[in-house]
Amino acid sequence: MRKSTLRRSCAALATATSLALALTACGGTTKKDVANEGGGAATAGKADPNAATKKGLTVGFLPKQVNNPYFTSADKGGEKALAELGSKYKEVGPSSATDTSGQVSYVNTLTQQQVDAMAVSAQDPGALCTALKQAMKNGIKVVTYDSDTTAGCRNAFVSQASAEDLGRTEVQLLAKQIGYKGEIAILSAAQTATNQNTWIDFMKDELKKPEYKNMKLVKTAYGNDDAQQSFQQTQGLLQEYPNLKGIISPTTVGIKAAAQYLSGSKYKGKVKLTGLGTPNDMRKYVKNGTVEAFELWDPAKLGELAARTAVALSSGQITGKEGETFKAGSMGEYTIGKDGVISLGKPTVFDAKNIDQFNF
Ligand code: RAM
Repeated sequence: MRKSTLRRSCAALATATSLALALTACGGTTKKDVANEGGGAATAGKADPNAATKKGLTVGFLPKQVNNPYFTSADKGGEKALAELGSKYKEVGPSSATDTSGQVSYVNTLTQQQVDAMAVSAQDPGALCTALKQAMKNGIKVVTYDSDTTAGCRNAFVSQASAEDLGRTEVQLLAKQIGYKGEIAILSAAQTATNQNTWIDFMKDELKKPEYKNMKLVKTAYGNDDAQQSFQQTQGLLQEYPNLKGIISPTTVGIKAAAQYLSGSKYKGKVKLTGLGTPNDMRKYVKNGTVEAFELWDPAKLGELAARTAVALSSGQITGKEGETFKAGSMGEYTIGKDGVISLGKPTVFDAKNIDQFNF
């Protein structure tokens, strides 16, 4: 049976019977599509860099959270690129960044709908793995973007910047602002978030260097990418640690809520805040002296690269193996790194001098 016929009959089976059962039945037949179960990226076959770019594909975007402006920008970038490439875009996803089981259901829905590829930002690295492997067994290409799962559970990860650079530079930014001295805290997103947890590990490692010997990380709080919870967590941090000198919030939702709290409090300008935010969210707080400098990449470019990677995988131009290269339209050529990671580039630091040059 040809794969396309097989896929169609699997889709029919999936609607006729329980999804899990149908996926297991269909999954077995295309098992060789998924290699390297535990180790590197899940790659199969040989890449043909000169293969024609397929048109008429459907790529499903599944962000951590649909009502988060960061993902709205990212996914719009994906939508635009897919339109340019002659393929179709769709977006599904939970409204809460802690709805892990919701994300799993959305992976299964996309699989059942037989999309050609999906781009997923994982709320939790482990929880999605089985569902993503089922998708791959059904011939669907899986790209993670923004927040990864583990390497064997997807074909490639489109990373916003090196995780190490991001973690270390956030500590460096804050250290300069507080004169390398005092208590600091982290306000993160969900406790399970792969991206934030990786950055936090690098922050902790950076803090071990001798230049930070007078700085102490007193707490990591979790605002779950929810504005109200992040605001309350910031308030709680200052109540618990009245001598706090600075906060790093590596989430666009967290840093905005923390800035909002600080700017209306006696701590404005005294307790320093940095992390990852969008220029449009943070402009007001840079101008009113609450925030000196923070950083981010362009989310729309991240979404665009995720879409272009999905299409390159579906077209057979890449398989996700280290060293393969592909052309990402006007973004230029990208090379796949270790474990199937494709890195967008360097983040930008925003401050009062340059913030007005950016609009996202
Ligand atoms: C939030 C999300 C996202 C992260 C950005 C920086 O919008 O947690 O995953 O990459 O912040």
